[in-house]
Amino acid sequence: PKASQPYRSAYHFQPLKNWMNDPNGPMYYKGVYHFFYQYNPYGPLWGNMSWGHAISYDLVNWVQLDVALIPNDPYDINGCFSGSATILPNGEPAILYTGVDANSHQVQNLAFPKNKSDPLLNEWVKSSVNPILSPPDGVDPSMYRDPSTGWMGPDGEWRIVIGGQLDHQSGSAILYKSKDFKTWSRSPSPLHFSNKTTMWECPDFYPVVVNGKNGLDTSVRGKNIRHVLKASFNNQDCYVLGNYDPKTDQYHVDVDFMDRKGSLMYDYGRFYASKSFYDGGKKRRIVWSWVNEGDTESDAINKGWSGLQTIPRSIWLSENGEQLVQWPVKELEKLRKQKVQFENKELKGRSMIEISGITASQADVEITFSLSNLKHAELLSSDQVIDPQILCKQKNASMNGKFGPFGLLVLASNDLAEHTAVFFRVFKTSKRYQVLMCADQSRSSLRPKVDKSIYGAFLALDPRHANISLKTLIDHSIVESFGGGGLACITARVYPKLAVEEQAHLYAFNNGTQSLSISSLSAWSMNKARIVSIRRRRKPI
Ligand code: DQQ
Repeated sequence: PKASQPYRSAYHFQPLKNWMNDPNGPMYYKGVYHFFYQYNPYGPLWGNMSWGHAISYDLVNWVQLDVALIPNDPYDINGCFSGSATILPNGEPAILYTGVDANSHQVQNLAFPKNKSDPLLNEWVKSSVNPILSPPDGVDPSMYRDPSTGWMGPDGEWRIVIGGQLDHQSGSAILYKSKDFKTWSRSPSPLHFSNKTTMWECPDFYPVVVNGKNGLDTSVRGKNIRHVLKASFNNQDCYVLGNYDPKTDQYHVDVDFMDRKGSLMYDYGRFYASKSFYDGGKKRRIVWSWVNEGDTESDAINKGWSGLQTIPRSIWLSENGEQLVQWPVKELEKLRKQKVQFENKELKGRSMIEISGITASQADVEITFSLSNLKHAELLSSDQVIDPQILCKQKNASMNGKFGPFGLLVLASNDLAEHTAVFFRVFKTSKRYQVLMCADQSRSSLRPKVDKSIYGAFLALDPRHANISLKTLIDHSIVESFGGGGLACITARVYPKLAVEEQAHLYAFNNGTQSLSISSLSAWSMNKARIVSIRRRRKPI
């Protein structure tokens, strides 16, 4: 790997080197957070799929342990693919994961800790009954993977879903039941499927409470509970909300995947194969996600690594019950150091303010804008369904509007030749107001051959009654943004040539004609998280 590493993150989780993709089997066990991940122990590109393993007491600082699962048995010799952890009634954690066997068929396998009284769970033993499931008829053996965390029904039986493609066309969450977590039988119908999507990877299914931010463990039943089904396809993590009857295993969704308006997404940027878990210590549900690279394979080889994880996020149902809300775990605030702050500052049309005094390449920024005279907002015709990403592309950060674009310019070079813009625009339709949130990377780097996408989402808030807030976590090559308190999230990866380390600047900007006010701004330099590696087993892996 290169000695200079301008793109390595300081407080996002990444292994010391090599390739990482999906989060696997996150759990909270005996006071310790466990995090596993798809890992190539031998290089910076995808391959040799193994389960890397790290532990933490605070979700911020991590100790990397031995690789937990390696592909060295006939039922996983071509890869230990993604899977989940479930804590069984006797307190023992079980891992269910996909193995790619010697025939390149995807099968499901079980593993248990060698010593369950060791809170670090350093060694994992694959079950002698593996594989516990093989591809059923009608399911392509190369499209059958990623078992979910289990939940128990009122009949005392476990359920899981496995991602698959049914009859060559429908994305599906194939449902299984088991009395002992070892012997599983397929339910006559899947938990849910859609013929508008391809294969579902990494399905996640869990309850959320109506009117509250607390999380729930997977098996919780009762009133005021709704269920989320997340599926990964098309490079995006989409979800539906619905009512689940644990007696019949019927799941009725409010609005299905890929309806007229598209799908609800956890994050409208670079974010895939996420997985959530219930943190019984702090009674919250936390979601992790893989954020892949937007540079090239030869860049990965140069850097010696590839792939990041998002900051773990708390996730809950919004007040109106129509979507989920996410926010970085509170513990991250421990890393905040110098702070700059101001309140009630006018941000005139076509102006910008530099936010100086912090490390702009490694920062946490929270800004709130207040708007008045909204009747002057630009008109958006309401009769057409508009894709927010297309709207952000048509009206990028340099296109003047009325209310907006306004927001942050992050990782900006001295002369602004490089900058990533995270911003809003407010539109008026015949019936209401619409707030658009964009992350525009089109000018993020002078380097060719790095991704410069423009992402977009609508923010479900009414700007007549609520200020528009933005939180952005900037960490060298990752920019994670949360609009409206987490109503819309957009994660971007950027690779500036000039705006690196101390050369990076941060601005609040307004490229609209209407003046507005920054009702508050707080920005902090962030400390580096401690991520260290301990190898306890001496035998080579
Ligand atoms: N990554 C894993 C699969 C999963 C995919 C392989 C999603 O199990 O479907 O590394 O990114």
